[in-house]
Amino acid sequence: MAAAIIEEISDYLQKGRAKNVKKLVEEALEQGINPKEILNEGLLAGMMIVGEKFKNNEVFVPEVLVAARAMTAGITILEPKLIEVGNEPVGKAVVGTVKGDLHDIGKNLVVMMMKGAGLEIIDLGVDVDADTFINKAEEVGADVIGMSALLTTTMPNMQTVVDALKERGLRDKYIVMVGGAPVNQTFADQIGADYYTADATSAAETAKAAILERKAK
Ligand code: B1M
Repeated sequence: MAAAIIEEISDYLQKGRAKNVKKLVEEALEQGINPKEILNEGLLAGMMIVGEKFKNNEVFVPEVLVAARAMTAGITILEPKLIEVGNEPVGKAVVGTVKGDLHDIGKNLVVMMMKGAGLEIIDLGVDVDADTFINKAEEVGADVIGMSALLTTTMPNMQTVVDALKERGLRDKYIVMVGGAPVNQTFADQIGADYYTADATSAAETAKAAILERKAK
């Protein structure tokens, strides 16, 4: 039963049918299926297939956009189940997708999971330039600067932020975290980021641990 409804969620997501996705996610939760399973095996699996088809020119931007909307509809239903906000604020993070990049689904998941881990999040949105990341971090007294990139052409803009932090003498003040489909540990090391994580849950766990470690020093 679980497998059938999860597969339906993935199918409707691929077709960009937001209302059906929303309804099925609600039904899956009512059936007691684990929200993480719905996210990973249903929504994310469906989006991976869309991504492959996009790469192979089997679908185009409009189809991907409606799939993204369906994904967001599903995530909105899952959000309260996926996060259990702790009472103690752990610290603050400014999070955004880097300049030139408009992909926000992964970034939104990171924001959601970090909130769930007890961090106060300032969501800077998409297409965020280095000054905005840094000025906002300074203004709110952030512990973490979190950057997401989905395009190989925008990944270098993560380096721009790290370089701007260095120029302003602020590099060591912040825990710099990077992620997104084309980003990896080697790239993170190359640009001098503190942490790379592959998914939103580990981003949240890593941010929390890194902040607590700093505060303990
Ligand atoms: Co775009 N797109 N897209 N797209 N798109 C990709 C990224 C692409 C790989 C598709 C493909 O060819 N297979 C390709 C990039 C190729 C490359 O760079 N080598 C691509 C392209 C080319 C483009 C355009 C250039 C297409 C065009 O216009 N011709 C254009 C660029 C626009 C721009 O940004 N300037 C474009 C546009 C779009 C849409 C607007 C249509 C839409 C985005 C809608 C939106 O985000 N609101 C879109 C989508 C949906 C995708 C795919 C299909 C799915 C991305 C996604 O949401 N995945 C994508 C294919 C793919 O990635 N396989 C593709 C689900 C999401 C949960 O995963 O974001 O990876 P992800 O996040 C993960 C982890 O990476 C991690 O956590 C999440 C999971 O837990 N993570 C972090 C993310 N950020 C993190 C930060 C962290 C830690 C972990 O620390 C701070």
